[in-house]
Formats: sequence, structure tokens, C-alpha cells
Amino acid sequence: ATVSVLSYPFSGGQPRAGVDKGPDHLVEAGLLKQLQSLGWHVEYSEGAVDQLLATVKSDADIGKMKQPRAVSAVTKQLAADVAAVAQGGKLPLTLGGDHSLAVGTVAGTKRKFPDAALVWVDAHADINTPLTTDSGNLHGCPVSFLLGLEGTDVAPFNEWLKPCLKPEDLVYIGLRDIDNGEKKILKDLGVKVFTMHDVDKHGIGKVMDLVLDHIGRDRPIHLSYDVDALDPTITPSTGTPVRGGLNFREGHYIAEAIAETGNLVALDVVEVNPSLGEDAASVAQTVAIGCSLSRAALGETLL
Ligand code: DIR
Ligand code: MN
Ligand code: MN
Ligand code: MN
Repeated sequence: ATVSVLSYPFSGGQPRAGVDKGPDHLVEAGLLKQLQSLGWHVEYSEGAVDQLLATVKSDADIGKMKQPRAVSAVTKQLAADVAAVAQGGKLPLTLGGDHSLAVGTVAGTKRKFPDAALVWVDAHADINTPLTTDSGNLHGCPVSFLLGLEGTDVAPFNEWLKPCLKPEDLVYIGLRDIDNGEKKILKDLGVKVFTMHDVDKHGIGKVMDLVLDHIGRDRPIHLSYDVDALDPTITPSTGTPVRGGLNFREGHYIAEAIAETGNLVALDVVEVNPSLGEDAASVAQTVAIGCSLSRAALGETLL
């Protein structure tokens, strides 16, 4: 089987420089060879982010949205890349970059697998709309665009992006920093959410059983993994750390349980920011966990 690693060094969905360096650090840490060692045939390509951004002459806010033309241009191309990989029978592993990239990755997955479920592992729900967002940062909004919520039928996105996700296709794990507007959306839509409270209550084994009960055990799965889902003691080098996160094993167990289904069709690993964290060891640890989470999702087992 072939995994096609798509490097997308993009930071325009949020304000902190450095997250665009995440993909290079993951690759320099040996990710491609590690995946080969698991038995995968590994392809690698870099998204032409600089060229795409060069097509954006000026990018004034649209309503509350910051850098909307940049995010749209990059995610439009990423959707095409992911769809092409999937159509070729290969598994796309997108390395971010910030989580706005998931507008593109999930849209791309859905072109090949319209019935795919989306498992979103994150401290945050990333379901703000252009109307509800306080920050204006589009990495806090990708899910609302995929669902086509009120306020997302806006230029430049509506020139290429059609709603492709239903609320029942989506499950969250790890949430602990949800904006008030997002809480209302999640409740109104009835989205399945396993917050850190639920992980504490049930344990991660039971939570993953419930996740797979909800989405079904025979559906394609897109796993979108924000490394800030883990506790900041585990993955400190990320833009919006929130205490009280998943521990090392909980984080990896999620990926292992998805791998065990045999139904993974696409993976995102995002929000590794090598410019953040107290010291070089923090960065190295965060990058190493980006690699180990990727391996776990692609079938690495402990035995
Ligand atoms: C906050 C933070 N909910 C926002 N979101 C994210 O800006 O919309 N931080 N995704 O990583
Ligand atoms: Mn996120
Ligand atoms: Mn997050
Ligand atoms: Mn961030």
C-alpha cells in the first residue's frame, strides 16, 4: 500500500509564525523512513504554497475573516491534491501547517469517499463560522465550512467549496476549549463530542468504542489530528496549547484504534509549530510525537 505524504507549509489560518515549518521538521525527524519501515510505499510531495500565495495580491479581512483569500487558494489546491491521491488508490497524509488546511483535506477526501466519517482530535472544535468567530482566525473555522453552516456561503470559498459533511458524519475527541458560539452550534446540530470530561469518565478505550459505535465500523474514516489535543506537557510546541489534554498513551491509542478498523482513508497531522516551546527539547518532543502519531494511525503496534 502507498501513503502519499503532502507537505503543506501554511500558516495563514492563524497569526503565529513557524507552524509553516512543521512539515520540514517532521520529515527531517525521519517520518518518511519510519513509514517505510512499517511496510508502506512512501511518496512525498510539497504543496506549492509560496506560488499559491503569490497569486494573492492583497488579502484584506472579509467581515471577521483574516487572510481569507490565502486560506481559500491553498485549501482549494490541497483539496485537488488529496482527491487525486485518493482517486489513485493511495492514502494521503497531509502535514501542516495550521488546521485551516482541513477545509481542503476533508473536501478532497469526500470527492472520492462521499460517505467518509470525520474524526477530529483537538483541544478545540474549530467550528466557528465567519459570523461567530471572535479571533477571525480561519483555523478555528474549518468544520463550519465543510458543513456549510450559516455564514460560510461567502467568497472566496463559495467559488469552489460545496458543503460536503453532515453533522452525523463527524465525531470529536479531546475538546476542552470551546467558544460559546461553538457550544451552541454543537448542541443545535447534535454533533457527537467526546470532551476531556468524557475521556476522564469512561477512559479512552471506552471512548473509542463509542466513537466507532457512532460512525459505524465499515465506513471510510478521515482522521484530522491537531497535536494540541495532547496535553501541553506532551506537545508543547503548538500555537494554542490548552492544559488538561490527552496524555501520551491516550493520544496514541486514538490513532491505533482507528488503524485497527482498517478503514482509514486520509490523515492530517497539523499545528506542530517548531518556533514555539521553551527549548529545543520541547520542539524535538513535539515533532517526535507528530511522527509517532502518524505511525500509530498507519498501523504501528506495540507488539
Ligand atoms: C478559537 C481557537 N476557538 C478560535 N481555535 C483554535 O480562534 O476560533 N485554536 N483552533 O487552535
Ligand atoms: Mn485544530
Ligand atoms: Mn486546536
Ligand atoms: Mn494554532
